[in-house]
Amino acid sequence: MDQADAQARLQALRREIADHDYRYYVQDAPSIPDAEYDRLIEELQALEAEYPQLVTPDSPSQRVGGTPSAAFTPVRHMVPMLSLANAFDDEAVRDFGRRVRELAGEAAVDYHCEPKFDGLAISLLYRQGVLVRAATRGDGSTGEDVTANVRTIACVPLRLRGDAPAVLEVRGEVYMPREGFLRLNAEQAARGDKPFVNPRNAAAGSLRQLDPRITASRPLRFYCHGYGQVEGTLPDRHGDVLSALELLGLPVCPQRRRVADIDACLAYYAELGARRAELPYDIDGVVYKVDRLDLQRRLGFVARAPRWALAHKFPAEEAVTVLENIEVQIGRTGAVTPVARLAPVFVGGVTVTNATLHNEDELRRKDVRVGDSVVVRRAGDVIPEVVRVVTERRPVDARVFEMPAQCPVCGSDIVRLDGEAVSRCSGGLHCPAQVKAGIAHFASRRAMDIDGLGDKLIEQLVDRGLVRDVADIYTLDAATVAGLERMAEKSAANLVAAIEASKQVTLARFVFALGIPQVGEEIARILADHFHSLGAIRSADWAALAQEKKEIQKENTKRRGRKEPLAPVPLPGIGEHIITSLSTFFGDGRNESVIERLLEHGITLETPAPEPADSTLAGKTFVITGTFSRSREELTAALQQRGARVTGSVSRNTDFVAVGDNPGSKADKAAQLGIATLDEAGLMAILEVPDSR
Ligand code: D41
Repeated sequence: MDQADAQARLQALRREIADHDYRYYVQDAPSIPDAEYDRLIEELQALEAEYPQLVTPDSPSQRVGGTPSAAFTPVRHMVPMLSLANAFDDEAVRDFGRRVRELAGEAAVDYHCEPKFDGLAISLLYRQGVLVRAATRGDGSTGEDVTANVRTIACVPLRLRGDAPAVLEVRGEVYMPREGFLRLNAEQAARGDKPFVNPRNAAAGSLRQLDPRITASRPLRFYCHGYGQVEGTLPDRHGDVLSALELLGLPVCPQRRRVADIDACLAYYAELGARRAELPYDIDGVVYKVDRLDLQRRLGFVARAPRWALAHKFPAEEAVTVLENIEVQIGRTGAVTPVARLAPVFVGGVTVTNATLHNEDELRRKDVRVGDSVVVRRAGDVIPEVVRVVTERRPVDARVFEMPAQCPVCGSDIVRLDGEAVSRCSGGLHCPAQVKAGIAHFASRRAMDIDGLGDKLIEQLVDRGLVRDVADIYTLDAATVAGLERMAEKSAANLVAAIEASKQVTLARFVFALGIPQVGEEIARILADHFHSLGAIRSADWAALAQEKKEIQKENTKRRGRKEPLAPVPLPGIGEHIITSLSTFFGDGRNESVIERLLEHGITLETPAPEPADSTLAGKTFVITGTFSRSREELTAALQQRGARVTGSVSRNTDFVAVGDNPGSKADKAAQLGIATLDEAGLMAILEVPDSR
């Protein structure tokens, strides 16, 4: 590259960086991830180092941050708010350690380690212990007055405790805990407002509200990590200063720690990195600071960053890549999910080639087009998602995606019901994609747990017509399975054994495995605990149940007004939508016949005895024979709730045999063995004995 090329590139870089700065600092709407921005800065710095004669006073390298928004009064910081030098690997951290030892002229230097909050830097000014001003960092010298807004943050003290210095400028970070962020976004969505991209943006947007009442409604928090101007005395170590600030009533992060050397800094980094997901707030790295303040003074600063501090960043979990295509995936309930096919990109430790676009509305909201450069995020082990488009990089021929009108797998119409975000393939069980997804769900670990029945195998089984529904799984034999591609005899035998083993299953898992829309693991468990048997679930009167719930809820609304104790609502957590879904599912003859066939193949449902509601019948064994006005399942459940055991056959260990109309041989056996029998009235009397506890 010659000087003219370098000049042109520098100009382009400065423009791009200035654009991003503006979006990031002024509009609070970053258009590229920090890691990508950092790369631009690095390129700029490297090029300027090579061509120092090309450095201009307006270069982003010559200043920190952007211009304050005109709507807030500018505030000059008494002591400038410096920036932090960044390190992205261990080597850079060790270099820092070496430099510090050399410049400080010390053999050993201890450090203070703290999380690097992903929030918004602010400065609080306390005079005589009273909060008089709060300002954003701005460009480091001049920020914006946000006092009215900061006053609304509950954890910021309006008056300090104890003996406060006459003047104290406190520096720290305003942030939004993840939980509050999720709640805020749910509220935004419910109101039809735009959700925030991440907690950092939500915190920035909340703090830069002209109406402090809006700020007050946002779940903001503050931690302090330093100080500016001080008139008064403070301890002589950074860690002790923070402890002193804590005593003054200021929130200080509990994860901070003093360590003896750079190795211990790196260990802290690894430890906090591993615990990152458990923390209630987002952090993007850790910060190391020379602990002794006299050494800090000796080290001083270069440009606008102190030589005694270093931010060690975590690897980026967002990256930019090109979206090459958008395809749709059909789920087991027919839900159509648009999926982005991406140019491979390394994010959060893995190479990502697909990312979800969630649904049509999300895709429209983000205005994602084929050919766009997009920001991809991968958080922990969740499915990667497309966060946003880098609009400045949109090619002229970027193509708008149209939701297909027909299912690409079965050709049935794709329909979207009013008020629903998802579009669905209307093909139902005719759609091989839905059938395959349903079988995969049925076999999955948390459902029937059929080890070895993976997607590839399901694909073959369905395509060859060997399996059309989940009941067909139980018709497979080793010879058939061994005939499939990539199936050794041994794995075929293993699969058949796993299928056989899956026949013993709890009622909750089985209900979950059925893949009833809206019925996840938790709901399946509530249903199993309430009904105790598949028979009771299949024959439940869903309409009556919904009606009953509604009446009790109405009654409870009245009682709440009168401040009276509330009546227990049956099936808590199971709302109208779920009940409708259950009613539709069990009302469909095709589902009923699949369940029948599953039972014929020998599926045996275990119903672990629920925790007895009381123990009046503890240790007593009952057998029920004949018909009663209440169903067998209901009676069993009622007996179990009082601690009784209910078995299927009469023996010497049986305490009572309940004999209804048209009893079978069990009544004769009871008479033979001299076991007490109960008629319906007698059984009801036993069940109504009040709990003596
Ligand atoms: O948690 C943070 N984001 C954080 C930011 C921190 N823990 N310490 C910091 N220390 C400084 C110095 C060393 C310059 C006083 C910082 C920042 N600065 C900082 N925040 C935003 C720009 C600079």
